[in-house]
Amino acid sequence: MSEKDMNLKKDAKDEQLDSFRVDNDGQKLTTNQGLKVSEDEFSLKAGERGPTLMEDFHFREKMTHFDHERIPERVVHARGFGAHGYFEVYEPLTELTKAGFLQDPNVKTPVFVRFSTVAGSRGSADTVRDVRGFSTKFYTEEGIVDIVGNNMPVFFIQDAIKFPDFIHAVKPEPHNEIPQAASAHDTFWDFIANNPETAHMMMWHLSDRALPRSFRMMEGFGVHTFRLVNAEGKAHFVKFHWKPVLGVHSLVWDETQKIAGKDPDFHRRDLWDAIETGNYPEFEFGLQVIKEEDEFNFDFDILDPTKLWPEELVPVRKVGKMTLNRNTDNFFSETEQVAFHPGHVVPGIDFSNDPLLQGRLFSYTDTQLTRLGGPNFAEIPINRPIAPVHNNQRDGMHRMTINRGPVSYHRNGMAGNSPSTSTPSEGGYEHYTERVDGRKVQARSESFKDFYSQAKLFWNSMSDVEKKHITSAFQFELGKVQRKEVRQSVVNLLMNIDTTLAASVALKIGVQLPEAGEETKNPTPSDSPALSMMNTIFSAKTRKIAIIAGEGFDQATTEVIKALKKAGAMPEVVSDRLGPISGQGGQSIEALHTFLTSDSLLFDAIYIAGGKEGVNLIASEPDAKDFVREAYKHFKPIGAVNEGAAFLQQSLAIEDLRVPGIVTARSTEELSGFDNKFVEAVAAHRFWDRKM
Ligand code: HDD
Repeated sequence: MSEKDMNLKKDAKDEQLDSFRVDNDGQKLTTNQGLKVSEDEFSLKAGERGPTLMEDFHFREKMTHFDHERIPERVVHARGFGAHGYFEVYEPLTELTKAGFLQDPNVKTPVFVRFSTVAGSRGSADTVRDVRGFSTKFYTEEGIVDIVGNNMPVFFIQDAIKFPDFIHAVKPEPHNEIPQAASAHDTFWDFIANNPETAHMMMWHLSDRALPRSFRMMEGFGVHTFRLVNAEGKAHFVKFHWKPVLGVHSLVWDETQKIAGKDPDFHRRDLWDAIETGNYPEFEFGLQVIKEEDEFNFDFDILDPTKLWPEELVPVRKVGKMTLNRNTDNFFSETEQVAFHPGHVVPGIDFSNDPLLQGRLFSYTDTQLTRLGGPNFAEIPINRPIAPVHNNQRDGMHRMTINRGPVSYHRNGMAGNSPSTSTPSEGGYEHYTERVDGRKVQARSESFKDFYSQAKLFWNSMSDVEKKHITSAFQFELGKVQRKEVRQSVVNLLMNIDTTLAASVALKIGVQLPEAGEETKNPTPSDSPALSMMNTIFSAKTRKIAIIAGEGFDQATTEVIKALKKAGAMPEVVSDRLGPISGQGGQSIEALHTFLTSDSLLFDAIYIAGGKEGVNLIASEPDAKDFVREAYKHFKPIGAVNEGAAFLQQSLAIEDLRVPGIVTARSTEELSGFDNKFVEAVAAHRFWDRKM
């Protein structure tokens, strides 16, 4: 069977969903009672100009359903987008865990993934500065496993009891519900300043990681320390990672703000299109493993969710791969109704005492009771396990299952005590028998009190460009904070991380630079190259290239398009009008966009075709020059040949086109190596040393 056929073959989850799918094609319209409807445009009235009659049951039913179409959005992570796929483990992980789906490389476990932003409402823009959620539901034969993570490896707080406070601070302010999907406001920064355990995550949040180019180009982290337990009962501490095969990439801040207006669905469209065009997003599954006996051998507490395990100290072992290969049939039924829970585990996966994780174990079922309207949400098709479900839970709102027989209690004699429990060797879940001793206390552990060393580690690990972006992110965010005392407190806090950073920020936001910060611990190691996005994977694959061409474009264009496609890039033609346009040699390309319907913000690179006639048409478009200038301003690769190069020069108003990331050809000689050079530039993504 070919790889394609394998992918097309329905997995167990897909088959299960089949029994719920409904197609209306060629069907008769009916009421919910199955009655065929003869009229769906006019309600029943007493006389043509008379009042509507209550007995119009179809009107009543249709309107009632409509009136109740909305459910509460998620209290956090309201805006999200999901897709189906599968997971394969590379080799049996028997030495670490007895989890069945991590044993056999020939098993494809169906998955559903939902990516999200945190703070914004369901209708907010995709490209805001925010943490991204990265939730994966594995439909394993032993039951559901959920990894409910983020695209950043640490969190703002250490104890779940502070979660409502933190979320109240970051969400729009309650008196006027402003600002939407933004952390650049007083209450967020007041929380940061008064809760210094946020320092490390604050650095991540202000970094380019908060501006992903695509959901396909983000890392995912389980954040907490979990346990894997093998068949002998031996446990290891682990952290879960998702590593995108395309590398980790970001947008630039100016771009994200403008995209939020031009295409608020930028990330969901990107994911949808990638799957529709067969560019299936792939993420390798990674594990960091620490032996139980090494628990105290680090200069941070491995239970503290504001700390990462530097990859240079604890390497990430890649143990499997997830491929997303199927879009949803219905957003509401699948993406909106999916319910994740970090407590959904199978034998071989267990928890740690991380107090943030412990609190999450309560919250996720609880929130679904309001959001999905009762305790039977596990019966909603997207949430059903593929493993059989038998227990004595009964009734409640929207019960689907018809449980037969008089017995709904354990222990019973009447049904031979079934459904019966399973021993661990039969697959029954057994909690890890960790020994716990201690007094009941409400306090922060001493080992959780180092707030700054890993914030410094993160800062030290950034390249100059990344540092520049973080600095201007602070200048922007704090620049929006109205209360001077809040701005001052954040700069005081920054002094504990890096003086240069604190000074650059203080300068722009009208506050004093304190003489010194607190005495704080330095990290070991002092930096971690794995944290810089400069050390990620770069390629031209799936990068979107705007081919700017008008009627009468030159021959070279067809070759450039071919070369880009060969490298896996996605060239799309932008012209003065939609539809087919012809080149000098009679070749035809289809324009999918005009300067009105698109913008270079929505592309990774641009190419300007030559050909006098075509370039004249493009040049007469009022928005064409801005299109080119924005690409230049955002450090993107720009290719241009012959008259196209002249138009580029005109648009940028610069004398010399020998600028990083600009590839031009104005002679037959230059044209010969052009395609390769341009593809190389596309694969490099951005040219940060371009002078503005
Ligand atoms: Fe949470 C949703 C991730 C801490 C309470 N969380 C939610 C989602 C993600 C995360 C990805 C969206 C799930 C989806 O797509 O449906 N949350 C995290 C991470 C955390 C974290 C990585 C820290 C490491 N969360 C956290 C705490 C609490 C919650 C400490 C409360 C004690 N989170 C929730 C919630 C949500 C949620 C209120 C809202 C919707 C939902 O659960 O299903 O229960």
